[in-house]
Amino acid sequence: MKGKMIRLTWPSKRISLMALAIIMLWLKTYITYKISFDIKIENAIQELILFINPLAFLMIVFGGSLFFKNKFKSGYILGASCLVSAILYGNVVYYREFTDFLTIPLLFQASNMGELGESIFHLLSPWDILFFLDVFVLVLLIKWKPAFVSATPYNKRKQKVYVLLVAAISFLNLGLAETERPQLLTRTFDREMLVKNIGTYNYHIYDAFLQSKSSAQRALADGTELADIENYVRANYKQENPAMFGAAKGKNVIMISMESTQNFVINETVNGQEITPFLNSFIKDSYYFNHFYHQVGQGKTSDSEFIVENSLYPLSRGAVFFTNPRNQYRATPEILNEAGYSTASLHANNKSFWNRDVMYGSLGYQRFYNIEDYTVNEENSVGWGLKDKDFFEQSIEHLKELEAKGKPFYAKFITLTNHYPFTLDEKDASIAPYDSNSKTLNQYFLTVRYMDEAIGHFIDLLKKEGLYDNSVIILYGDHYGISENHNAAMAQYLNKEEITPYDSAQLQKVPLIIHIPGHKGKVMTEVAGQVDLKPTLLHLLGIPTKDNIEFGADLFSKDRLGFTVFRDGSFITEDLTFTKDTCYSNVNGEPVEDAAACGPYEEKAKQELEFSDKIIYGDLLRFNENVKSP
Ligand code: GP9
Ligand code: MN
Repeated sequence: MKGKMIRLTWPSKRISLMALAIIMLWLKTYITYKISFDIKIENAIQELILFINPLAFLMIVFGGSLFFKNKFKSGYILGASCLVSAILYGNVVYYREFTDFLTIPLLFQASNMGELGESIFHLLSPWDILFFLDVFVLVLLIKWKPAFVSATPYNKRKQKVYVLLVAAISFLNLGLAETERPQLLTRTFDREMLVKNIGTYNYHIYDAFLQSKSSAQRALADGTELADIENYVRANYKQENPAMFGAAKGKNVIMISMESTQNFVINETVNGQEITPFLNSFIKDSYYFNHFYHQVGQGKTSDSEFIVENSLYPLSRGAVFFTNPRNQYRATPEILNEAGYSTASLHANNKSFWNRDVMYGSLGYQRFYNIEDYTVNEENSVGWGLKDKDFFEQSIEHLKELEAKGKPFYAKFITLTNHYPFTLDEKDASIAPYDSNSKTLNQYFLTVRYMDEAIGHFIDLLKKEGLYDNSVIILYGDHYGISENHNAAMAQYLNKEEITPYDSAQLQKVPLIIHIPGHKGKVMTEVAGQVDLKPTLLHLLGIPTKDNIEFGADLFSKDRLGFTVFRDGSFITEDLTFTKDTCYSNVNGEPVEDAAACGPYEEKAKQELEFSDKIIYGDLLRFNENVKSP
């Protein structure tokens, strides 16, 4: 077999263009895995899987050239090489910001692209040209060494051997992957795990398969799937706390989504200066949840909005705001409209960003104050747009408009200045940047501080307008701001030797602050997530949620289960953290002795994510009698 292979790959005593293209791309992919992606390898078998996983795919793609006459062969090989390299490079750029891989739904989010300009620019480097080095080599060879192109074509027998070889490599890859990670394709929400085991290219093919499957799901759904889900939700319902039910009845609700705000900045300093002086004082007379986790997937801010308003999980691929904006939902704004509230979202960005203009209709928002409702000019913008201080100042007029309707209002504010790449005008910076090898982390503290001041100023304005004492104010971080690409700098800041997967999971904590007029401040340490916000808020307003189909539980309930699932299947309980296939103890952050400790929760985590996916892909809430057509 070995001898044959050698004769095949070097048919005319020198390496063929096809074999060269395969080998260069294969090695390039492996080097990219090691340099550009942070794929955790635990043993030699996993390293072997990682090494061989691009090969079968590349052999299939480039094997296509065997069917071409010499005239077209080089064109095909060059074209395929460009395309595959571009896919790899696209993933590299996306990974730099999101520590994640591309999915097909992301490619359909074209309306987001325009805004991303500055962010994308920060993610590119002139050295990236090296990602296409092999393509240049091919071009030069085709031009200067045409002998490479005219290698003797494979006869039938050689073609058969080639096909067998591809099959053998594929089976070896899949077999090894199956032993390392059983049920890989059926039970995995973690893309890193997929790429690690089947390779980045096969992962894209699998993603395309998932795409076609999910598109068909709505048409095939008939509502029978809902019964299981309803039973599950009912069985897990947590009794409301009578002392808190209706505690804020009839009050306005002011909710602020704090862009990229992680919990590690709260009550902390940088260069000896407080990062969030306002929030630190505000939590003293609010309920402050310091074990509250974001649960977003690829839809980032929009996913956090989706979770908070629906108490459902976002999707594992793409953003629900783009994939299923016309579903039937039973979201907080719709429920509050019925309870006599006016509802509005305020965010000074294009209304179509994240497809909000369409999705907000399905969530029930009566009004979306978007960029057209604000005065935005060069003077008052930075980075992604209107500075937070100006945003809040100008928003007061809109709040007055809502107030004038003579009903309580539910107003959601989405801040923007603390967004990657965390740019800020010098005159707006109150503290000095941090000093580490990550410009992103260094700058982050400045924009967090700016946002903190902006919110403080807003609260003053609310007091001045007489709105403060009549409103519940909820602040939450939408998702992480510092991705795992800045682990070295994070470790330096946190005084740790390294950031382990356990630390990364714990860093997904975002602040949740609930201020209720007349209530004293209290630090709440129970493990919670964004899905819990909807039932918590509705109960505070005195609205029952027993019949809703949702996965969160009232944070004030006495019998709640400390348990929170991330979108990739990781989860946190009061004692354990499960991530990257390892069960850690929350006491010391070390893997637990008893490997089965996380087992029961693992099932629950998967179950909830699967149920939530079914609801969204099948648009199942249209079959629920409590969900009315908008
Ligand atoms: C855009 C803002 C930022 O309108 O919400 O979105 P993000 O990039 O954080 O998802
Ligand atoms: Mn965001």
